[in-house]
Amino acid sequence: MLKPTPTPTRELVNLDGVWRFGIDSRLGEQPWAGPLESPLEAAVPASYNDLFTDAEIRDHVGWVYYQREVRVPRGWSDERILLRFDAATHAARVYVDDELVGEHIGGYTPFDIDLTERVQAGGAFRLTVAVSGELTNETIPPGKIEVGMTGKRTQTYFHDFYNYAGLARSVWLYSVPATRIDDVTVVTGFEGTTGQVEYRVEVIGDADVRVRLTDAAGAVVAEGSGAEGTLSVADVVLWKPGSAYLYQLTVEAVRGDEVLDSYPVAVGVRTVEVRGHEFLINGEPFYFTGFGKHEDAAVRGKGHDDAYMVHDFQLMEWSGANSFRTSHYPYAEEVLDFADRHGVVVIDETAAVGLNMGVVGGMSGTPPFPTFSEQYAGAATHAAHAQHLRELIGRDKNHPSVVMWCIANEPASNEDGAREYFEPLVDLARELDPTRPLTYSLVMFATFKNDQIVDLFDVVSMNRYYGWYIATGDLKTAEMYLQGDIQGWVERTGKPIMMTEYGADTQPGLHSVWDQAWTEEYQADLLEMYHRVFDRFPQFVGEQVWNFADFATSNGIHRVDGNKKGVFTRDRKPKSAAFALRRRWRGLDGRKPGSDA
Ligand code: BDP
Repeated sequence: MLKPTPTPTRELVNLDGVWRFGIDSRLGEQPWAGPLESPLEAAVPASYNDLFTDAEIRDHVGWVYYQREVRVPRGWSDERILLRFDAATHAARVYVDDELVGEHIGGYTPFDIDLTERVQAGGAFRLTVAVSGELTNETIPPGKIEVGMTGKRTQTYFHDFYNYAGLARSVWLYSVPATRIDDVTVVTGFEGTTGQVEYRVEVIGDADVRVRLTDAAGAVVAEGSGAEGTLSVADVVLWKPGSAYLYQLTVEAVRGDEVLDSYPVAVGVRTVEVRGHEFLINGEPFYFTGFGKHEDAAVRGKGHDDAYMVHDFQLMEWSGANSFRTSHYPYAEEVLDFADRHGVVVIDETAAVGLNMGVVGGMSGTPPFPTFSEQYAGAATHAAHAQHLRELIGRDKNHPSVVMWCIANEPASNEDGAREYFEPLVDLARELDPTRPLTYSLVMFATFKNDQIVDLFDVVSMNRYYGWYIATGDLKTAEMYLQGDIQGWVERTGKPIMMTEYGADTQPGLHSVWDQAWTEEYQADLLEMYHRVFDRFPQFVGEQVWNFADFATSNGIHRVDGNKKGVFTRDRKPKSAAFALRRRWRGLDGRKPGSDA
């Protein structure tokens, strides 16, 4: 799915700003049929939950309404007119004036609605969007809605981060020509000093395709024609971690000399491969350093914010991180574009978090009923998961920064039914993208003895909390657990292994001379212990600390003002561990992880 981009043949109007806002319980029937009768206004992009002082809005379970007037540029009379939501979390119904014009389910992938037949160039219309943050056993991620003693509907879910909802990413009105480029897929490779850019273009309407590859200075380095082909790039400059280089593929739909549509795709020439126990980028072993992150900040919730994005990448670079995982959902496309431009490696994760009834059983991991059953993750969940995977790969397939898909976070891969659930999804992902390795993040109680799906995947990604949830405050015991655990996976799989989560909640400013949980010293010591163990295994290909920054969680007795496993606070101040990571990841300790130097 092509991101709306202004080109010589496409125009774009950004609809971000302050919209009228109300929750369904306070609005009349069919609130879209006129101006919203609500005194409230909400910022877009932002999750709505933390904008207001009213707890009923924050915890609202149901539909909320956003509304604004939209003017269509008058030059668009011969164009198709599309509306794009970069995300509506988790479901949306879109109304133009009094009419329902489209719906979408899935909170972290974009969708378009064609308004050409309903709006007029030079005219205006009332745009109303109903958004629901509800999670059920038919959604990804899953959740459960219960009605309590007071009659209030409450949402529970099986992940710890707060279930922010609303229009957290940009909204656009854009024009495209009737005959147009509908999709572009790029796959790159190289041999010696010659790069290859394989492309495939889908066109709507009757047109020929012409492509042109330009280098970073704008010089044409290759040209081609036809809907598919391979371009050769002499003296190719590769896209490398830490050293991004982007070409631009300009795709044109043409009839004779007339250019009907034009669309640019940023192309980084690089390869990704798993060979034996190595993860190779451009044929060279790559060792991931970095974090699991969240889209999370005060007030805006999961609202995309360019300032936070720039600053987060700065802090990652400062700490020596070369990568991150989009835990636990696809991030805004701006983030991937930024990673492409700055040579940061991304593990792109779906929103399938919480497919695990075992977490309800606490540390025993005993599920109250089977995870993979109609009661929880059944046929409807599976269909939603598959659709989400299609939308994710459709959106992100051309990003050089994305080197691996993570299909789920901590699913109950130890339970019966896991294989039947995951095998078709793995097949689907490989069909949609045969080029990138696949992984899933392994929950603690999915062990090398009882996991049922690891052979379907390319990389073993472990989430482990020895020294925190297990052997709390006892790093000696934790080290023995960790050593045995990794050893077990090495012997079982022979695949590359990485740690996609490890860490400790830490209250900034809390210090102790003892091994005391929650102190800054304990967080740093725990990470150091893990690193000592990782360095003993040549099969180890990476470490991503949980988490980059503290983040908001749902109400619960296990968290005080959110999850505090951040190496940075929620407002991005470093805890002591940040300096220790910087020393290790930048090689200031004398040795960079994953290198022989
Ligand atoms: C893991 C989850 C992650 C949590 C983390 C924690 O993958 O989302 O935030 O535990 O407990 O199980 O801090």
